[in-house]
Amino acid sequence: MKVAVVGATGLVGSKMLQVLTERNFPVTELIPVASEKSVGKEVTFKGKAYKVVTAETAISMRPNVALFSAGGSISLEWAPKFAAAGITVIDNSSAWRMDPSKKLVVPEINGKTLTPEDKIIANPNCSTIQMVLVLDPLHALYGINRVVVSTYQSVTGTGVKAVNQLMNERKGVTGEMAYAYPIDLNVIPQIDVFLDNGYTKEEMKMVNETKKIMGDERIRVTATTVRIPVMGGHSESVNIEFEKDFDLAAVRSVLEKAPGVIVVDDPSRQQYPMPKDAHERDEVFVGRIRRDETQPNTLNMWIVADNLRKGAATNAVQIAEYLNQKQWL
Ligand code: 11C
Repeated sequence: MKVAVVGATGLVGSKMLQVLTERNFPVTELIPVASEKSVGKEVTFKGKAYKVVTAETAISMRPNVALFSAGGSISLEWAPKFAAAGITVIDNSSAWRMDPSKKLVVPEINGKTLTPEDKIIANPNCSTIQMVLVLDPLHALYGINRVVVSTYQSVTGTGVKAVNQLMNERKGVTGEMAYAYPIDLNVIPQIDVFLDNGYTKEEMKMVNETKKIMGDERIRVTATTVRIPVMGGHSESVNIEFEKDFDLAAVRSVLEKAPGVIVVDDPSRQQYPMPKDAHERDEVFVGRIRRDETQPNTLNMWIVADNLRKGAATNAVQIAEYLNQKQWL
C-alpha cells in the first residue's frame, strides 16, 4: 500500500509515521509531502530513507491513501485534487469537518457510516475525540442533555513552535513565541482565535463536532478551552447532565467495556488519569467519576488522552485501517 503523509515533518505528521509503524499498517512505499522548503529532505520510515516531495508530485505517484496534517488551507486546496485522482484522503485539519458532504469519523463511534464513495474523510479535533469516546456509550444508555467542559490542553496541540517556546522559557532562553504570552508558569484561556460570540474556534469545534460525530443535534455542549504548560496530553473536566438517572457502578462498568477507554479511578489510592501517564498511549483515560450533587442525573468526570495519538495520528490511522480492512483503498 502506497501511503502519502502530507505534513510529514510536523508534530502530527511525525506521529503518523510512528503510529503507522507501530500498528504495522501495510505500507509498501511512503510518500512524505511537505512545503517547498522541505522538498528533497529525507524522512526515515522503518529504517528506510524517503525523499520529501511536493503535493503535486505525490499525486503523480498514485498513493492509495493520503493522511493530511498540514493545516486547513493546504487541505482545502489539495484534498480535492488527491480525491479527484482517486486517492482517499484522511484529513486532520478542520477544513472539511463541518462540510455536510464529508464524514467526521471516530471509528469506534461512527466508522460504520463510511462507504467506498467517501474520498475525503475528516479526522476530528483532538479535544473532541477524547471527549466523545467517553460520552458516546453513556449517551446510548442515559441520553445526554448537556455537557459543560473545561480543557487543560498540552502545548503539543499548537505544534513544535509552542513546544520550543515552553522549553526555551524553562531554560530562560529568549526565542520565537507561539503564544501572545509566556506559557511556562502560566495558563492561557484562549485556544485558536476568538469568534463573534465570544467563544474561541477550539470551543466551537467541541460544540459542533460532538453533535456531528455522535449524530445527535440535540446534545448541548458548552466549552472553555485552556492552554497549560504540559506536554503529554490534553485533560478535560466534564460535567454531563443526562435525561435519565444513572447508577455510578453501571457508569463505571459501561466505560470499562467501552472500546479505546480505560478507567483509572481509585481515590483511596490517589489513582486518576494524568497527561504524563497518557503520553504515548492510544487509549483515552477517564477517572474522578462522581455524581454532581447539585442537580439530578448529572455526572462529573476527568478525561485525559495523548492529543497527538488518539487525538490525531492514531485516529487517522484507525480510519485507514478500517478502509483497508474493507478493501476500499
Ligand atoms: C490544540 N486542538 O490543542 C488544537 C489542535 O482542529 O485539529 C488541533 C486543531 C485541530 O491546539
